[in-house]
Amino acid sequence: AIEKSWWKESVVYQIYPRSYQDSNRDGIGDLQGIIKRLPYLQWLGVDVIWLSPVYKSPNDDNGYDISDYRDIMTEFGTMEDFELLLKEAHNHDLKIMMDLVVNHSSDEHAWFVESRKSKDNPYRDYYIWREGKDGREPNNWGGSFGGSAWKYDDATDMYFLHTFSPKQPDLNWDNPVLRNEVFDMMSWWLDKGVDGFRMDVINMISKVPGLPDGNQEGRLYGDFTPYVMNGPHVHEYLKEMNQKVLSKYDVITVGEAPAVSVEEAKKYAGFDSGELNMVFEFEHMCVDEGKYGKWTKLPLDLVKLKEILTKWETGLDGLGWNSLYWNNHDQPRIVSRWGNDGEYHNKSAKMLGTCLHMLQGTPYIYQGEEIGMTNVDFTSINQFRDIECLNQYDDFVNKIGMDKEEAFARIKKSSRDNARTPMQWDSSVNGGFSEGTPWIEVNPNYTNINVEAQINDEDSILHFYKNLIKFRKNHEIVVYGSYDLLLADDPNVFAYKRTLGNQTLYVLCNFTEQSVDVEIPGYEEDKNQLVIHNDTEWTKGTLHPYEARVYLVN
Ligand code: TEU
Ligand code: CA
Repeated sequence: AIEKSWWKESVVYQIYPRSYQDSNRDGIGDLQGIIKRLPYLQWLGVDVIWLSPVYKSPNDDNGYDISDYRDIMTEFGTMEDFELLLKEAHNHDLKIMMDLVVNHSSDEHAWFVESRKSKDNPYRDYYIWREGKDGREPNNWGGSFGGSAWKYDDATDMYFLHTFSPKQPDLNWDNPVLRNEVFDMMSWWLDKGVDGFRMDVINMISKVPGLPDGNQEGRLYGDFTPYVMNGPHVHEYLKEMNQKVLSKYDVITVGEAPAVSVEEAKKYAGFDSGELNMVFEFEHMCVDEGKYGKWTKLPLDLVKLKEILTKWETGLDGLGWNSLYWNNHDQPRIVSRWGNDGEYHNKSAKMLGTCLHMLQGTPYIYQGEEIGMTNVDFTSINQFRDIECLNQYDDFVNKIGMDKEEAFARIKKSSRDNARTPMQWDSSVNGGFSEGTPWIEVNPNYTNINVEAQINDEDSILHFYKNLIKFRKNHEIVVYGSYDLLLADDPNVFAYKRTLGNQTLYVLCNFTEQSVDVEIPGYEEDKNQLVIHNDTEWTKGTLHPYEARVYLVN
C-alpha cells in the first residue's frame, strides 16, 4: 500500500498572476486581485495554489526572469501584500506553492550585474562564462527562445550561457557558493510560511562538462538537450537541497522536467529518492508534435497518448508519484487541442477533466480550465505578447523563409499566449478582469464562457470540476488505487480501471465526436453504479460524443 501524504490527496490550482485579477485598473493582475478571489478557490475545493513567479522582474519572460528573489514584482504589489495573501490563503484552507526559478536569473539580478564586471569578480562563477572559439560562440547550442544560447559580453570579451532568452543567464550550480545562496533563499521563503515549490526546469541545472556541440541536423542551431537535461550532478544537487532545506519542512515539491524518462523520474521523485515529491513530465504533451516540434500540432493519436500515460502510471505505481496535467501557462488550451471548443465544448471539457482527475497522481488545474477556457482566435501578430512565439515567428519568416500565413497559423495554434489571456470572471467589460486596458486582450468569448454564468448553472463545467474534486476527497480509491489500462488498442476511447481493496472504479472516456460502442472485459455496465457522468442520456454499450462515465463497483 502507498503511504498516505497530504500532497498526494491534494488538487493544485495554478495562478498566472499577471492574468488573474487586476485590482487597481492598470490592466495587470496583482496580489490584491488574487486575495479577492480566494473565496472562489475555497468554494471550488482545491487545496494548493501554485503561484507563477511573483518576484521582482523586468518581465522579459513574464517573471521567469528574476532580478530579486526576495522581493515582489512592482506591478503585483508589495511584500506586505504577499504576506497578507499568504495569511488569507491559509485562513481559507489554501496552501501556497511558490515558483522557484533557479536554473537562471535575470541579467538585471545584482549577482549578474557583478558577475559580468570582471573575470575576478567574486560573483563571476555564479554564471557560466566561456571564451569564444575562432571568433564565434563557444559551441553551437541554440537558446529555447531562438538565436544562439550564448551572448557575447564586451566587458570581459567572453560569452555567457543562456538556455532561454539572453536576459536569462544560466546560474552555475557547480559552484557551491551559488548553491548555498539558493538554499538560503528557499529557507527564507519557507520560514515566511509558504508551503512548497514548483521548480522551473530543475532538471537543467547540471550541464555536461566541456559543453559539447549538439546535433544540428536540419536545424538552425545545435540541440543542447543531451548535455543540459538530467546532467551528471543534478541528483547530487537536489539531494543536497533536500537535506539542507526541504527535509526540514512539511512541503509539496514538483520539479518541471522536460525530456525526462520514467526511469529518470524515479530518481527525482521516487518515494525514497530524498529529492522531490513529483515531476512534471512532458512526454504526453509532446504526443502531437511533428516536423516543427511544438509548432506542428498533429491530430491526437489516442492510442499513443494512452500508451504514454499508462507507462507513467504503471512505471511509478508504488514507487513514486505522478503529477497530472493537461494545461499550464506554456500550453495551448486543452479543450481546443484535444477536445472540441464548438458544439461539444461543455461535454468535451468535462470528459477531459474526468479522464485526468481519475488517474493516479496529483491533479493540476490551470486557471480557466475549470470553466473550459479556449484558445484565442488571434487575427494579427500584434496581439501576441510572448517572447517565445514572437521570436519563433521571426525565425519562421526571416530565417526559414516560411510564408507569413503559414507562420502565423502555426504560432496561433501553439502559442503560450493562448493560455495567458485574462481569466474570464463575468460578462462585464474585459470579463471582470480589469477596468483598465489589459496587458493582453481578453478572449472575446468571455461573454459566454465565464465564472459567474457557470456558478449559476449546475450543469456547467465549473460545477463538474467542483464535483470531481469532491469525489476525490470522498474516495480514497481515486488517490491510492492502482491503475490498469483497458481497451488499449481502441482508437476512440480511453478506458481504465482503478483498484483498491475490493473496490473498483471503471473510467470510460470517448475522445471523439462520434458515438462509439464499448465492451469492457470483466465488467457489465450497470447504470446504478454510475458515480460520475457528463451526459443526460445513458445507453448501455454505447458512448455518445465526448461522453465520460465513471462506475464504482464495491
Ligand atoms: O518552461 C520550460 C520549458 O521547457 C518549456 O515548456 C518552455 O516554456 C517552452 O514552452 C518551450 O517551448 C519553463 C516555464 O514554465 C516557462 O514559462 C519559462 O519561459 C521557461 O521555463 C524559462 O524560465
Ligand atoms: Ca494591477
